[in-house]
Amino acid sequence: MDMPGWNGRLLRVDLTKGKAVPQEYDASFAKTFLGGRGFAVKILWDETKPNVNPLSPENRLIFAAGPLTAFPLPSSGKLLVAAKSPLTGGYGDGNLGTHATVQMRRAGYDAIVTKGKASKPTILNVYNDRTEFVDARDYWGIGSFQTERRLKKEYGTSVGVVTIGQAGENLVKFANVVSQEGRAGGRPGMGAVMGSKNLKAIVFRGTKTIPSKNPEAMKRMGLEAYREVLAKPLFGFWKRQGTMATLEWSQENCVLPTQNFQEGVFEKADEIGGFAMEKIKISNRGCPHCNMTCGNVVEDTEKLPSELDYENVAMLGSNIKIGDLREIATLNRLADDYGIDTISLGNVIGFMMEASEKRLVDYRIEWGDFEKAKVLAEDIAFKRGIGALLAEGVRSVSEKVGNNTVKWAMQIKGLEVSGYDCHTTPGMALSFATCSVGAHHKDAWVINWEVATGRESYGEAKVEKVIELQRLRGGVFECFTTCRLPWVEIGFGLDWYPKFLKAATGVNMTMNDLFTVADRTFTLIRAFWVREYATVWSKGMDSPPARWFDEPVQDGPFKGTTLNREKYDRMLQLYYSKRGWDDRGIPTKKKLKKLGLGDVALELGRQIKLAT
Ligand code: PTT
Ligand code: SF4
Repeated sequence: MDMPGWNGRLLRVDLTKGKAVPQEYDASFAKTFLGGRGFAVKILWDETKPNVNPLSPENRLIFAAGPLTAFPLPSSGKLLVAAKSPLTGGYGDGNLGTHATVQMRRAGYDAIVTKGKASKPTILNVYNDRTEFVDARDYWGIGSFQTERRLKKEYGTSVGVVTIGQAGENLVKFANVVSQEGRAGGRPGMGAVMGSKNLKAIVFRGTKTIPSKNPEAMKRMGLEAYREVLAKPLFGFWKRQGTMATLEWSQENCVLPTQNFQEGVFEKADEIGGFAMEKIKISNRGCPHCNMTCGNVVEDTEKLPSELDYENVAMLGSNIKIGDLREIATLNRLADDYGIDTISLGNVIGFMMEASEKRLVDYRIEWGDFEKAKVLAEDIAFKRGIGALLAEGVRSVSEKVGNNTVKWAMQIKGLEVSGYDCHTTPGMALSFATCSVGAHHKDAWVINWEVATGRESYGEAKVEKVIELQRLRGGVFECFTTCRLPWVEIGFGLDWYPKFLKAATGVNMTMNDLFTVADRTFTLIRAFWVREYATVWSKGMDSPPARWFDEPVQDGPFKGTTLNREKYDRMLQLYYSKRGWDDRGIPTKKKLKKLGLGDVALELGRQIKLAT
């Protein structure tokens, strides 16, 4: 494909056969799906049969970039990793900052699509057009940090590496993929899918120039854009605290998940917030091509470095009532090394602490017990004892424990809720419930807007805001596969992105055109979910945990508050109609056709009756 910006090539990897073959794709695919998440869901829809076992060789594991990724533009060093999720049974993906994405693009590929299963632990080594499958038996069983260090020793420090830790090898359902000893992505078990393929790591090296339509304009705009980032008034504070500043904000606004989402305030919030973190911070780390690096490195209880973000601290801190930042940092470091998602980890440990307190399980662990939480993290990674049960995710655990615990198993569609309590924020609850991968804040972090404009409303403006954010965050940024934080956190202008696209590819797309790509991607993801759950699909799939409706918060100024189920249901119906979906939340034929997904309508229609 002669279209700059995109390399126009994927690498098709069959691990069963030990073969890797480049494949060209055409301009229409590029313009229709853009990159990253768009490419991933289209490939998954076309190539995985419904009901395929996510941990079988037939599942695809995709690493994808977009047309702006890896150019010298602000925060362009991100990589999307996607597969059918073993945790949720639906579409799964995650996003991590890594030199691997830069090296992959320089090697001449926009994505790597893997299938099959290697006969023994394997490392895929991609160096420009050369690919080799390396015996990794020596690496199996070691953590993600050591794996990357050893690979860099062997292949050179400039290589980009994505790897799994022991959790991915052991098929923990919420294992993720790790890079650079502290960047991790793929919450819904992308690490387990990698492990199921016996793929320990991928090493990328590339020396090619990524083609661009107008290299001069790219250079000039890149410089201007980096300068704009530096000049933003919020830049300095962001560099100091990064996402950690959210902790104080969540506490002030009573949405900090506390005691397994029973409360929205934590008595020790001051001890684990951004200012407390600054006192023990030793350095900043970040993703490639970023000049607002936000990885806060602190020393943990064992004097080892650990990189903290808000979600890690909320879920491994207040949610399980640990009020010591160094202890939280230790749990976080272990999670990164084992390759376990910190959000799900804090969620299943919180569930266990509550179940223990209520004497619903034989295992004993008290709120705030750091030593036992540490043991649990290890038991989960190695699937030992009670860890084997917890490694299945909180939905599965609650089904096994019974006793109506499903009401406070904090998950939606099988993915554990991330770090915001929603007793008082219906818009954020809707955002979690309709997110493309399960209960994640990544598509629509509407909560700050909601708190500022009136949290009590269940009205139309809120529904529209959720959709707008899903288009921008879940659509534009995930398809471009660049970091959204310059825009979200310091107000870097969105109007840059169509200009970047034009200079990189020569393609003119307005923000509205990009929204159409976002809607197409989002709707195809919804079709994927419906295809997988066809026989049991209902609007109940988009329902937040019962706790937020039935159990009022007991602490803070919102004492006594819950979500209102009837109002939530009306809000959800309004959301569906604005999306062009029927009252079960299934895209109509008309909507699918309008988005150019007529073939999807035909196939989905064979499994479930679609509204016209
Ligand atoms: C993301 C989720 C988040 S969202 C966090 S902290 W956050 C947790 N981070 C984890 C971690 O660390 N280690 C670990 N073992 N598990 C973790 N699970 C959690 O995963 C991350 C930043 C952050 S920090 C955020 S919001 C933004 N996310 C982006 C995104 O999703 N898309 C995008 N285009 N840009 C983004 N920029 C920001 O990146 P998932 P990272 Mg992450 C260590 O994985 O599955 O997407 O879930 O990638 O490189 O670490 O950067 O307060
Ligand atoms: Fe990575 Fe933070 Fe920079 Fe985004 S802002 S690219 S998450 S370092």
